[in-house]
Amino acid sequence: MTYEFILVDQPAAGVGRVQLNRPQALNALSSPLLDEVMAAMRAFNSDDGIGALILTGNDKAFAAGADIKEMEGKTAIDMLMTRSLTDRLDLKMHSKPIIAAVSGYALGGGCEIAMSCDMIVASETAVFGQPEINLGILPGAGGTQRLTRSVGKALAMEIMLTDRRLSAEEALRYGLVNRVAPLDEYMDVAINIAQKVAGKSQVAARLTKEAINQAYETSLETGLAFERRNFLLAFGSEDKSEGMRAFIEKRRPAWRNR
Ligand code: DAK
Repeated sequence: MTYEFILVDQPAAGVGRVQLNRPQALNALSSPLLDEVMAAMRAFNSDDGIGALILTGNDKAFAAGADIKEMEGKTAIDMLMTRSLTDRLDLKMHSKPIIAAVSGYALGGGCEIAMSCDMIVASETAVFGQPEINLGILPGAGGTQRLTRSVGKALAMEIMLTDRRLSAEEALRYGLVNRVAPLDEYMDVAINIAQKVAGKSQVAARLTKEAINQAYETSLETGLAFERRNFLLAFGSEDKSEGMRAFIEKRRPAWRNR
C-alpha cells in the first residue's frame, strides 16, 4: 500500500513504525493523514510478525494538533457526524503495545495521540501542550482526562487554561513520558524499548496491556478481578508452558504467541 502523508517501515525485527509525514504543516492531523495512520496501524496490528509499534513524527514536530484549516469552517453537527480524531485514531483498540517517539511539538490532538499510546519516548526538544483554549475550544480527544490523570489537576488546569507548555524534562518529572533522550538518540531509545516488547510473548503482552488499561477504567476491586482473569488466561497459553520450561532449562524461550 502506498501512502501520501505517512511513512511506514520496520526499523527492527518485530517492530512496525508509522511516521507522520506532513512536515510543511508540522504534521497537522488532517482527515486523510489520520485515515492513513489508522490503516497502517491496523495492518501492523494484524501482522503476526509484529510485536510492538512506534508512532512518530519528525524532529520539529510530532504533530501540532488537529488541522485547524480543516476545522475552521466546520459546525458542531459537522464534527458530530464526521468521524472524529478519536474515532479515527482509537489507539486503545490496538492490542499491540504502541510507543510514541516524540520530538518537537506535540500540541493539542498531537499531545492527545501521544498520550493514547502506551509509552512515550521524548527527545530533549519535545514540547507538550494543549493550546485549544487559544482557539476558543477545549481538548476533545482525551486531553482533559488523560493529561489530568498523568500530571494531576493543578498542573492540568494550568496547561489547559493558560496554554502552559511542558518541556521534555518537565514531562518526565510529571510522569507524562517514560524517557527523554538527545535528539539524535530518542528514536534508538524508542526502537530499543519496542524491540524488548516485541521479544516477549504477544499473548502475555496483550493481556498485560489490557489489564494496565483497566486501571484507568474501573475501581481497584474490579481492576484486580480483571487482572486475575487475564492472569488465569495466561496460564492457559502455550507461551506460559514455554516460558516456565525455558527458565528451568536455562534457555531463551521460543514464543509461539499462542
Ligand atoms: N493545523 C493546521 N496547520 C498548522 C497547524 C495546525 N494545527 N499547526 C501548524 N500549521 C501550519 C501553519 O499554518 C504553517 O503553515 P503555512 O502558513 O506555512 O501554510 C505551518 O504549519 C508552519 O507553522 P508556523 O509557521 O506557525 O510555525 P512556527 O514554528 O512559527 O509555530 C507552532 C509552530 C506549533 C507554535 C504553531 O504553528 C502553532 O501554534 N500551531 C497550532 C497549534 C495548535 O493550536 N494546536 C491545537 C489545534 S486544535 C476532536 C478532537 C480533538 C481535536 C479536534 C477534534 N473531535 C473529537 C472532533 C483537536 C484539536 C486540536 O488539536
